[in-house]
Amino acid sequence: MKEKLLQLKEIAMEEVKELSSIKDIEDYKVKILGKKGTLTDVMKSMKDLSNEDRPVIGKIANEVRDSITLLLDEKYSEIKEIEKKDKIGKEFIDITLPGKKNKKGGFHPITETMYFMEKIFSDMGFDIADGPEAELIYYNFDALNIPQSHPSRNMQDTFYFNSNLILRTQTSPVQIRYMENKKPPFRMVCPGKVYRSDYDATHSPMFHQMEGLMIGKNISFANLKAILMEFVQKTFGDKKVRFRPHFFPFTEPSAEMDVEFVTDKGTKWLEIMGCGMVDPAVLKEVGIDPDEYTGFAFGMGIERIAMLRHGIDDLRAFFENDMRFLEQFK
Ligand code: 2NL
Repeated sequence: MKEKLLQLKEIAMEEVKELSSIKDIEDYKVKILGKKGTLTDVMKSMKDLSNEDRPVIGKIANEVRDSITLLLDEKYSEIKEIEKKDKIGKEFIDITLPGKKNKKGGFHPITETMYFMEKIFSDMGFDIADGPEAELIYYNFDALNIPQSHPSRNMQDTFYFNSNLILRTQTSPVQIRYMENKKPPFRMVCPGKVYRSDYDATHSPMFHQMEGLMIGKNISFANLKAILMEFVQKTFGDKKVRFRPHFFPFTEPSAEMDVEFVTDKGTKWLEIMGCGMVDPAVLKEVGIDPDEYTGFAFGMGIERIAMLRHGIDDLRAFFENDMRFLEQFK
């Protein structure tokens, strides 16, 4: 039996040398050391040995198994090393390939125009304020001196949640809340989303407005003109402007401001905003004494300013989110 074991070891030594892949090693391990392996067979027959021989042969059998296992482990590392070198040899990195581009985003043209306008007013010392889009009827209409019978209060024009709550139709309620909480003098603008039940090439049910307000002692229409002309100059460059008399329930006197643009067929006056001196009734409502303080207010559509700045003629382009449109503003 001892001879058989040593012979088995001898043969294994030779055969392991010939193995050339990981699979060969695994198969060989099974052939010798597996359940039906040749060494396992020998070890199984040890039960027939005498009590004296069994421990001697057993020791040899263990030594044979250990040396074969060690041999196989060494061969395994050797093959792994060869395979690794082989793989590294074949692999290569083409450093001339162009890198992956990072996709750059950009602001939506409405957001960009809004920030642009905010900067102009904040550079002139205006505070920037915001407020709720779901607003009380009181702040959206009543406090602004808008009569009960005014058509804009109609269910066809305004989104109602209930008899007290609507989606604001203008940003003026932010200005009412601001005046309730601050003592004059102050100057502020309030950009934000507003909602009206309307949809075509020039109207969207949600759009953006920026309103402004400046209240103090002896604030006059001349101050309104100076501030708004500075805004026009910064936004559209040196342009002629004109003020046409108008009517708003919350300002008196009121006006619309036009800017003269050059077109292919001469020049054209385009309306850019509404404005006026804050009506004394509005000041009184928020607890500001109209005999002590006066002020002006204005309101404009951000979409309209963005369309004029970028030469866009259909307002719906802003809300369709077509990447071919948006990517032009990166
Ligand atoms: C327009 C006209 C305007 C105002 C908005 C205002 C706000 C308060 C008091 C007085 Cl709290 N006025 N806002 C004034 C004049 C015109 O907007 O055509 N907007 C697109």
